Amino acid sequence: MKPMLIGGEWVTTSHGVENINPSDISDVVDIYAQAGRAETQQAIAAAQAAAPQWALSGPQERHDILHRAGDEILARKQELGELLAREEGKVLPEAIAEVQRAGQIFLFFAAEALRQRGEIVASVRPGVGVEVTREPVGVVGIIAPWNFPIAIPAWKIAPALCYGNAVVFKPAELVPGSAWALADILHRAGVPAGVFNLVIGAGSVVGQTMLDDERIDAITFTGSQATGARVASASLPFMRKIQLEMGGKNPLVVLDDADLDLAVQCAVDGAFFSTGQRCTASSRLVVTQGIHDRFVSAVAERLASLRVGHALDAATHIGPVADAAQLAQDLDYIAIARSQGAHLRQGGELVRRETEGYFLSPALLTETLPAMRINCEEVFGPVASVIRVRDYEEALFVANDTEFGLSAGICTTSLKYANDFKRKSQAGMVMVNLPTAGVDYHVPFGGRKASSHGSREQGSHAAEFFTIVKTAYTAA
Ligand code: UN1
Repeated sequence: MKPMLIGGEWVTTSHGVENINPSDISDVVDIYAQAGRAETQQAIAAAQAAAPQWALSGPQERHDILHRAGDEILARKQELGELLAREEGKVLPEAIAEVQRAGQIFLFFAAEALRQRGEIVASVRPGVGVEVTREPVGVVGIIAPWNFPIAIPAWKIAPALCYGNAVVFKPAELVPGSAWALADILHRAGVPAGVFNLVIGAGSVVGQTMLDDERIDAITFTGSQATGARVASASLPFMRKIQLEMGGKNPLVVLDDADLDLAVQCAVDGAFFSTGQRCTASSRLVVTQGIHDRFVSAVAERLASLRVGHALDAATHIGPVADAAQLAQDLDYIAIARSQGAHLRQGGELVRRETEGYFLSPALLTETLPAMRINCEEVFGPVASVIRVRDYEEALFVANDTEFGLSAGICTTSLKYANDFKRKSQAGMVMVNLPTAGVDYHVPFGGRKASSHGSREQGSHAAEFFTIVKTAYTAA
């Protein structure tokens, strides 16, 4: 059994969490010590005890630790990629790319640790000096989802440590393997005892204990809208700082003047790679009438040529869905869409392979209307729907006509429409002639409306969440 990390010690428990491979449910990746309320509270206490000294540590120490962690992640990307593909189900090249992204994030924040600076401002009162600096928040709780088992933890943990906070990290129960590897790397990289703690277990126990504990000064969360709302309401009584990254119903607009091959590539990548299990996935394909039929045929043809299968099989393009509950949800949404009048143009069927896994062929639904549930609710699977529109104006309206606002894309050769869309899209991230998913690691990430709450993740904008600003006045 792999232990949890509390106060610099590896701790085991009597029972553990099984990590099951969704490509082959007979394959148990490993068993991980399962935290309960008591262990979670110990981790919080350890973080609280370690926070003041870590807050005063210098940039060199933080830089060195983050740099060592980033270097090791990059050096082991093949092996960690295999672990990730095995526990989560994304195909090996995508898993290796995700590990690489995690390593790059650590190196980015290693450098950022050396760039902590403030401002000296002229006071309106002669003889008075004003300094504006950033200080750590204190104890940061990190609650991560299963779909990016190493990159999302990396983009929360690295800035938390970079800016001098102590961390209690709760990974998703489905993917403890990458989380454990990350904890082991950080521990050996020299993070002082208690500054980084790993607790694996159920959201209803570990997550809830974190939410209820006043000693956690800030929580950064990525996951569902419903859980995000619980993080928010549980944090309000303490006036705790929160950062929430929730769902998406991201539109990819395809205009008549688009390069057809490029549009098909953007749609297939954005909607179906990583098995469509990305909050940035292009789940709504909003297509103008002049290109609609050609686009639909070409996407359907591409999907038919993609092989669904075991994530570690080199012939596989699309891995399994993450677990049985997610698969049931995907199938449910396909059925709901059909019952509301959508046409299942391609895929959407269970696929049998030599191993028993959650294999679903990528589903393309056509003739859908914006108000159908399939176009309003996040599915989080290899399912996309096509909405036919008259022209750019209607496409823009439909793209924005959603409670979500994470990412939005447009495929067009028109500078005029591209620029107009960048300005008028109500999304946090806008992509022109690119998939809605797959973002850079050094620039802000986040959405608007029901997709996100709080300040941006990633890049130097992460400082907004992981620090508090101090304004000091001196008359001397
Ligand atoms: C990406 O599209 O590159 O959970 C990243 C998610 C997002 C990350 C997407 N927070 O899918």
